[in-house]
Amino acid sequence: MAGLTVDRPAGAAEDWTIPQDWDSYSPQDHAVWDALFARQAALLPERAVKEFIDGLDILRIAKPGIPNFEDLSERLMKRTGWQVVAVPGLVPDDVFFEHLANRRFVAGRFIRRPDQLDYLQEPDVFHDVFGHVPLLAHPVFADYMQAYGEGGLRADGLGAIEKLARLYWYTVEFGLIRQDAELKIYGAGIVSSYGESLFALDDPSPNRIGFGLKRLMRTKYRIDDYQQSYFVIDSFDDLLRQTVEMDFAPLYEELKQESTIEADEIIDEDHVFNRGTQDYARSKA
Ligand code: HBI
Ligand code: FE
Repeated sequence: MAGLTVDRPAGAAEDWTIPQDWDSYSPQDHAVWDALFARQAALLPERAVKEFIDGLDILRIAKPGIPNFEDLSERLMKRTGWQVVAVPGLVPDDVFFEHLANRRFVAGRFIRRPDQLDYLQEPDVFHDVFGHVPLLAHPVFADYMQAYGEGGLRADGLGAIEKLARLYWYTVEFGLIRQDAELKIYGAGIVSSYGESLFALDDPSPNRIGFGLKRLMRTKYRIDDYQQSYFVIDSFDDLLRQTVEMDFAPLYEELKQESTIEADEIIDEDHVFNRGTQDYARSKA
């Protein structure tokens, strides 16, 4: 997120990576991970896309304690050629894209405090590793993430990062998918959140709308609370097909003529799965 990053800390390399320093986690740190893990593990088999659950298994993420990035990277590398590297927090957009384009996922090394199990502004190791890494074991999703990084590097030169970031937000972070005729979650922001794992599928408040690339790049999002709209893909193959090459220069040009869509808005062309009541969002306004 542009503007949210700090200066590169003295201990960080040129590419912003730092050692994970796994030995320095305290017993309390590992206990926080285990508590978060136990809560999500009870909730997700029914709710998350199958490939996410498979990824947890393939990468042995159920082992107690915060995963060691070297072990994770070794398993991931064999599967899909990805690695997990540690960073201090949010990194600048160009650094983020460069890592993804080279099949390196940047993860925060710190973990939230025991009194922050439900809400955190900055991505910590639980969000980044539990939320994002399992799907990187899936070949199609792994390619999608690399393509996103490559698309980001191009978008940077075209002044189009805001548009592309909306794609990331409504897929990688908060995406829903149709599987076996049911809606399931796959977005990392949802699967790593107890409250949103329930809300995104069960609550009558948010809209649930079929994925449309141009539609979604016009849509604002909120970073401070549950989403007001979720977008539903048919499959990871379909997502990758619709975003092939992430070469969106002509689309960015077209988007200049189009209005912005509010986070809770439904438009005529939408394929609406659920028209949300927006009661939740209204209750917080
Ligand atoms: N840095 N560590 C980290 N994690 C992110 O998810 C991240 C980032 N920097 C920029 C960014 N995301 C996004 O704003 C880009 O997709 C635009
Ligand atoms: Fe994330």
